Amino acid sequence: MTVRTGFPDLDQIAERIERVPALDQKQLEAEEIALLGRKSGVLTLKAKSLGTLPLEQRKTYGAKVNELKSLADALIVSRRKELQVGVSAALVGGEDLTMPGRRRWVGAEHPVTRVVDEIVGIFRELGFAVATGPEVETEWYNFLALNFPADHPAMDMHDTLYLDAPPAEGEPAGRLLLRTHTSPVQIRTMLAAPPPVRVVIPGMVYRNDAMDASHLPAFSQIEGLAVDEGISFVDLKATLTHFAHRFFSPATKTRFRPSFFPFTEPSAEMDVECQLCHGSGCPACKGTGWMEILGCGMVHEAVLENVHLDPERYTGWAFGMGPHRIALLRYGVPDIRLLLGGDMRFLEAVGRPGMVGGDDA
Ligand code: 2NL
Repeated sequence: MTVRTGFPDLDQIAERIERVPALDQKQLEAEEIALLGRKSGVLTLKAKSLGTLPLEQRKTYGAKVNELKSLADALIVSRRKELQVGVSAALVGGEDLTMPGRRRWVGAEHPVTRVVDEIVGIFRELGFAVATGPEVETEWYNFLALNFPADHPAMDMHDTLYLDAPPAEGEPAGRLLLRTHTSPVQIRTMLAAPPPVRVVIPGMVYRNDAMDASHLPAFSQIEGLAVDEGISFVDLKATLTHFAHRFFSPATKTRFRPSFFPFTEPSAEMDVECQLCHGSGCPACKGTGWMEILGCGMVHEAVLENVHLDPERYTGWAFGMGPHRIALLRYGVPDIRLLLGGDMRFLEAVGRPGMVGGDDA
C-alpha cells in the first residue's frame, strides 16, 4: 500500500503512517503523539496551517490531511488491539511474560554429610571398601557375636530400642532391635567372605537416649575393620594417624589412650589436638587441649571365633567414630541439636558454599 496524496510533504507523513502496523507498544504510543498529538502532532500542525494556504489548495490539501488523520487513527487503534491480544494470548498459554524471574536457590551440603563423605573418601584411598547393612538387627549380630556378655547393661531396655516382633526365619533366635552401632555389618562382612577384609561402614544407629546438647537417639557412626594374616597394632596406629592428618591437617598432633570395649583387646581411644585452641586449652576441650575422636583396638579373639576365623592365623584391627560428634568438634558447634534443625543460616555458615539447587531457577 502506498498512499499518494499529490503533496510531497503529505506523502512523507503517509509513509510513516504505513509503518504503524509494525510498531511495538512503546513505539506506537510515541508515534500516536508524534502524528496526532494535540499540540505538536505533525497532522495536527498541518490542519492548523490550512488557513495560510490559497483557497483552491485549501480544499484538496485539507481533504488529504483529514484522510491521513483517519488512516493514522484507524491503524493506531487496530495495532493497539493486536498488541493487547498478543499479551493475553501469552497469559492464556500459561506463560506470564510479565512475571519476574525466580532467584537461584543456593544451598549448602549438610556438615554431617560432608564429614561422612570425607572420612569414607580417605579410607577408600587406602583400599578400604564401603559396606552397608540393615538398621533392624538381631541380638546376636548387634551384641552376642561382638562378645558382649548376655547380661551386659547395653542390652538393657533402658539403653537399646527393641522391636515388638520376632526375627525372620533363618535368623538367629533372640529379640529384634534397632542397631546400636554399625558393628553388625562388620560381622556380616566377615561371615560373607574370607580375609583379607578392609571395609568402612557408615550408617545410622539408635540408642534409648533422651536428646540433649550432646546426645541424639538417632545418630551416625562410621566403623572400619581390617582383618588379614600378620595385621598388628602398628597397622592400627599408622592408619589412624594418617587418617587424622588427612582429615584435620598434616601437623595435627595425635595420642592414644588405653580403653575398654568388649569386642577389642587391647582397646584404645584416639585424641587429636583441639581444633579450636590447637592445644592451649579452651572451653571446647575442657582445658585439656585434646579432643577424643574415636575408639579402636585389635579385634577380640572371641569375635574372630564367632565368625569362624582362626585367631592363630588371622588378626585384625577396628575403629568406630561418630560423624555427628566429629562435625561438632570440627566446626565448633556448641549443641548437637543444631545439626538437625535445618536452619539455613547455620548450614550456610558451616557448609560448603556454592552448590546450586533447583533447575527452575
Ligand atoms: C566408639 C568405639 C569401636 C569397634 C568400634 C569393632 C567391630 C568389630 C570387631 C571389633 Cl566387628 N571392633 N568395632 C572397635 C573399637 C571401637 O567404636 O567409641 N565408637 C563411637
